[in-house]
Amino acid sequence: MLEEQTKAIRRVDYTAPAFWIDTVDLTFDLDPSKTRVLNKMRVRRNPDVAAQALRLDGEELNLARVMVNGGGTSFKMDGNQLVLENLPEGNEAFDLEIFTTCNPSKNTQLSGLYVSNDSFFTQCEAEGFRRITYFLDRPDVMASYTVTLRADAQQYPVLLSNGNLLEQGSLDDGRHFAKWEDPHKKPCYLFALVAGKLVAREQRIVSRSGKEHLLQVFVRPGDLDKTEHAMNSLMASVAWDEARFGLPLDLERFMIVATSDFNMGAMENKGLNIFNTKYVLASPATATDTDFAGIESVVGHEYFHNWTGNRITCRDWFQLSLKEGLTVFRDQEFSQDMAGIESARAVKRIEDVRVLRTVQFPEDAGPMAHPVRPDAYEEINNFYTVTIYEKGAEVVRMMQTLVSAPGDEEGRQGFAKGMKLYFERHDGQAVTCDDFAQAIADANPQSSLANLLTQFKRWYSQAGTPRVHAQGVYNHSNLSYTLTLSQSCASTPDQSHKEPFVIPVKVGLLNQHGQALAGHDKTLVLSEASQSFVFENIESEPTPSLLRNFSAPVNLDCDLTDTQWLSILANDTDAFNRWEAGQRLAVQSALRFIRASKDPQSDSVLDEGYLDAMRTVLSNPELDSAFKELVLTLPSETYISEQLESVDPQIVHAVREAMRQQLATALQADWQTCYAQNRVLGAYSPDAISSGKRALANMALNMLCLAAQKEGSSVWPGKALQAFKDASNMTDRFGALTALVGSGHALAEPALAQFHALFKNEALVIDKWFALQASAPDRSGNTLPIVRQLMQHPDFNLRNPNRARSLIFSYCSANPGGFHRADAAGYVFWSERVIELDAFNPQVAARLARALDRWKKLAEPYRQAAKTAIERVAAKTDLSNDVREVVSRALAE
Ligand code: B3K
Ligand code: ZN
Repeated sequence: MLEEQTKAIRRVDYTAPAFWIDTVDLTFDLDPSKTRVLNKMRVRRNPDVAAQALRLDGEELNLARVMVNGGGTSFKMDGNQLVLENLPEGNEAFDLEIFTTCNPSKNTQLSGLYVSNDSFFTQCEAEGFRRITYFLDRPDVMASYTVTLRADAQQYPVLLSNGNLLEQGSLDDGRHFAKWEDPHKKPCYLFALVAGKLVAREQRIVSRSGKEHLLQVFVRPGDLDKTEHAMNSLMASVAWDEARFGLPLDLERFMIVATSDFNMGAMENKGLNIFNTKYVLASPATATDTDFAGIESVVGHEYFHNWTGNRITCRDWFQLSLKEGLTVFRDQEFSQDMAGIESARAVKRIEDVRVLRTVQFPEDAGPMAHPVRPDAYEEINNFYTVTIYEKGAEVVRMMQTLVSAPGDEEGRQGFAKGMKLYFERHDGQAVTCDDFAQAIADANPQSSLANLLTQFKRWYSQAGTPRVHAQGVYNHSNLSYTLTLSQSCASTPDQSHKEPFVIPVKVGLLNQHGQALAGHDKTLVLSEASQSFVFENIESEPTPSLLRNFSAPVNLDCDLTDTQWLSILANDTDAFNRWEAGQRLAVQSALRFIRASKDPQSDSVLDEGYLDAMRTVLSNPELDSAFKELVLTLPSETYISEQLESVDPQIVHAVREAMRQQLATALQADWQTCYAQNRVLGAYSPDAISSGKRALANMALNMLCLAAQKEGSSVWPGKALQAFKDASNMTDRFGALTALVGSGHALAEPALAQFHALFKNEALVIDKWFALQASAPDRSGNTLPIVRQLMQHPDFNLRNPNRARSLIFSYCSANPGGFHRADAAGYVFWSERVIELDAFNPQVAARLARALDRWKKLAEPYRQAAKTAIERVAAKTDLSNDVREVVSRALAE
């Protein structure tokens, strides 16, 4: 943590490093309170850069010795940097040896080398390697690594690092060693080591080319029975990357290690991925369908980084989306391909878009808005955002769409060609987003992407979510339909003016009976402020189905009538737009109701047309259960709030709760049928069909408990309790518990107690137990006292990021009705926790700090109260860079 105000780092200031580090030979004497690190490097001057001093980054290190070519040398410290001025002249490589110590047991930030549950782990991205040794801690310095680990053999029987094991053996005093060599050059943020008492599930596989590989998933003894799904996901990932992109596993050994103390989901260290246990451990009894899906997608994501990120990495951190946007796109495609059937692909797409619109769109409209390739940052860890990841993935998806050709409608083949060229050009290099876009375009010279490349790249440079307005005019006399699309984009911090984007808009037309008008499906490319597109030979006025499959990350305005939306919902061939039509109708009802200041106690929000349509969806035998569950799920409070100019979170909460209640009551009979029809019996399998059925059955149970609550009946809560007890898997058990807690019925309390007793030794399940209580629908302000009380629970521990997220983040970020209190107590709680967390884990604290990003949109008294809370945090003088950057942006005019 720095006392002085830090300066922003700017993209335009990038310069190549003055030195290259070709090889790194590290020796660790692992000890929790004093680990000794000997770092021997081969260093040479970069001939392209004028001679200057070597400045090495370091943080919280004790420096013992520096030697050049085996002899002593002069050096000085400049802040955190070790500066070497008297180095050998000329372009010859020289040896640089640095000996330091550090204290892993005191490393509460979980960045660098740290201890968790008596084992050692590392996390180096983005700038953690400097907390292990002095180094050129920047991604464009790629070196070959050899690593020797020495530690007590009893306490740390397993010693792992990147690459291949060269040798291992015993040493004096009960210690032993292992020596690893990584055959691939890498930036230091991909370095990793692990030491501890671990056991592994192993699998040997043979790749298409006939090479043998060893896959290993390391966990704590006792957790081995929860690693099958992770291993299956890893094998599927290896096969998928080879089949879809021709990218094979380039290592003899690929390891995944799970730790319960981790700041994020997982980390793609070369050959030695380190994972949060949440994304490794699963058994039917302890993990839900959502957990199973999360593991598949994160295992895939980290594995796919092996090429997109590791083989080709980022020149500088401004290019983060080069690896993250592309790898998210790849994991999304992987999950879709794994889901198999068309309807399940659509479900995955809808889920991804829902995240984009409820989290990324608000980010793009708030104080932390930044382009997919940012121009400046104070703390890079604050830029691992939904914009870099999810919007970045949409940018890659648009590239695929824009290289489509006849016979390759989605653009998959064109995109795969582009990927091939990207690797031909840049394998082993640290490059920029421009290099990537250029390769995709060059491989598809006839494509719209190639024609509009410079303009397309505005997606990388301009922040903010574009708004597209669509207006259709039908001409009876010449049977033409003219669709006029216009675009605009609101200003964002530091960017007041925006140039037009290149926006692929997939469209289709429906006739008055809802049937598709054949031959009119196309991808319109909007590249000017306004453009008209004419459809000929249209017999009668059509209903346009626009932005199919969410072909671009934009807000779409189109003035369709409720009847037209209902027709799309009932008939469109595009599953995404069917779902979207239902969401539009629900949002419109909510907004009309809120704007008219109606009272949800006395008026109903949803009209009969909508309720009938929902009934029809529920009983439609041709629709999959997973899709029905998505259609019947109302837009979130956050999403509704984003559509309002000024937000009273309590009104939004009350209105949405009233909508839920209405859906529960009006469709009661349908929910009963649904519940009966969708219960899955027999052995658990996380496949798309059965998980979809469970999702719908659990939603039905939830709705039935809600309806019962209104009637004062205990029949369905009683059934829910029975379902909770009888459940043969966590999805159903937790679904039943959620239904009980959601209805506020008295049976919820004993069920919660029983759940805790059953799973008291399963940390990930106890996380769910905390999260459920913190995110339960607020009833007259009851959530905050519950959360405060839960903080006193013996199982609560703020230092464990998963636990902090399960209680604190669930309350502050996933429970708007409970958090935004008129008495400001939720905001006071938030400021206390941000400050408390910041003292030992700035990265996690800065995430929590973002919960009040949208304070300017709040109505009074919330707005002023939120501002006061942010000012309270900002007034602290010893804040980390991480939190300081977030709160000062939030308060900026
Ligand atoms: N690359 C890591 C994220 C590192 C975050 C550092 N604060 C995980 C991932 O995106 O795969
Ligand atoms: Zn990633």
